[in-house]
Amino acid sequence: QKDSQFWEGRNTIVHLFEWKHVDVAAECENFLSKKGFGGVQVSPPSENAVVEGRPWWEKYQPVSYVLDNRAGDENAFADMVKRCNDVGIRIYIDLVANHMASSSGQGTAGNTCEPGSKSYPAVSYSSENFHPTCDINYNDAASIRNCELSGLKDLDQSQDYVRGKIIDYLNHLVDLGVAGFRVDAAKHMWPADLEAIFGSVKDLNTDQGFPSGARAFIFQEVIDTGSDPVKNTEYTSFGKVCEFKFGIDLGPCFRGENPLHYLKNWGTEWGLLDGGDTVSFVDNHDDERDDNTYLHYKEAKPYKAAIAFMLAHPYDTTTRILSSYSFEGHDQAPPSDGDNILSPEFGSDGSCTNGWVCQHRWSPIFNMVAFRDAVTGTDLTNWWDNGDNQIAFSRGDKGFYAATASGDINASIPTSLPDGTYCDIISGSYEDGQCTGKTLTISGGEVNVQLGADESEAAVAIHVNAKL
Ligand code: LAG
Ligand code: CA
Repeated sequence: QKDSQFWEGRNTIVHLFEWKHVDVAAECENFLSKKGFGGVQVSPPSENAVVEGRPWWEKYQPVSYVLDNRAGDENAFADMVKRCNDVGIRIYIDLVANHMASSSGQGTAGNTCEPGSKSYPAVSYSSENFHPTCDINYNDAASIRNCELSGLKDLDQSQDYVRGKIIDYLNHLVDLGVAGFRVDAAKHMWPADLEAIFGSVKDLNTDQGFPSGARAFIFQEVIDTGSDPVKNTEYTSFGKVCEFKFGIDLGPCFRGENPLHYLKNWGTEWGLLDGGDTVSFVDNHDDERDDNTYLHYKEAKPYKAAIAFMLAHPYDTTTRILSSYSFEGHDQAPPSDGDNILSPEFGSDGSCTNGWVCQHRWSPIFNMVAFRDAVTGTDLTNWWDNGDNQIAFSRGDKGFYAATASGDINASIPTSLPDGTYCDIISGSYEDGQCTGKTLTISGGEVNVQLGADESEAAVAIHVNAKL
């Protein structure tokens, strides 16, 4: 279950955080499939508690597994999955199976629940399906699994009944054509329970283009920063895990707080899990709000260079980009008109306008997705650094990347790319044989790099499919 089920020649998952299904469908057709993306992570699609002020996080409070919330109803969901699969974009849903809502009242599909008595009749779950209420002690692995995360009612996934309800939900999603699951709060569930649940989910739907026998892609949110009593390796026998150390370590490097040249041995020597077991990301929807160790859109220059590094580097087999909306506080709702989430609107340059940040439509980011597709199968070669905050490397004879976190780069750097003139896809784009940004010239096996510390981008990148 570690195969993302991407189409050949595609890579990277974009988390279209809080997007409505109808907008995701259009984005698959109009943008993602044309830019080489592999899939979309969508916010939890099942019925959630309606929370005052409609914060994004109401979607992490399930009332039932009915596919109907502010992102759209089941018809909209099914239409999205089908239309995205048709153009080779896989859909992964955010699975909230650790807990049920702690906010009471009506859910988004009109069902009710009573968290006080742990009653969720629309599933149905009742109090005996939950662990006894207790506060998590983060030094104790059993408490992390069996007590309540933020006071949310904690399901007991060791029960066949509970497993059956979750499996039914997942099988329904597979019937509709989803390719896999981002597992919310996986750390708060026992690995053996998750393994049993995912092992019982049916094979992916061949009517939607999956090969016979294909299994759902599993990537689990297990925050393991090194000192936690729960290890992410407990979860890697049956799926991948989100590698939080990736963004924790990369942020300070691109911010100039830890010399970039240390990235020479980026990967397992930094304590990261094997890239075959992980999903890598620079930030996620929680980190951009709650943790400034990670880079996020508000620090755009180092953020873009770090994402470009992730996409240029061969470490991981699955990379993920966050696409979010601009916000001030943790609770701020997505762009909305009353209770309705607004559709993103696009300017003439393709960027989003009405409150949506749409990092995936920033040219340095989507151009690097194309870079990653272009360099598939090559190794990292020709590492170069200045012993401090400037680095460069090639991907065999297919691509080249350089970045600075301080000082100007004025250097001729050996590369295996063929001699010629290339378009820098960070400062511009290669369109119809023309380059809208800087160009870089390779002659005699050396690429001439001029990258000033005060330029608007902190990196340059070239590849064989953007040669002039
Ligand atoms: C996750 N991963 O394990 C999600 O990535 C994260 O976004 C979820 O928290 C969390 N687990 C639970 O699924 C989000 C918000 C929380 C919010 C929670 C439930 O970050 O702020 O908690 O979803 O909606 C909210 C209040 C809390 C309150 C809780 C229960 O912020 O103060 O205790 O609801 O009422
Ligand atoms: Ca739990």
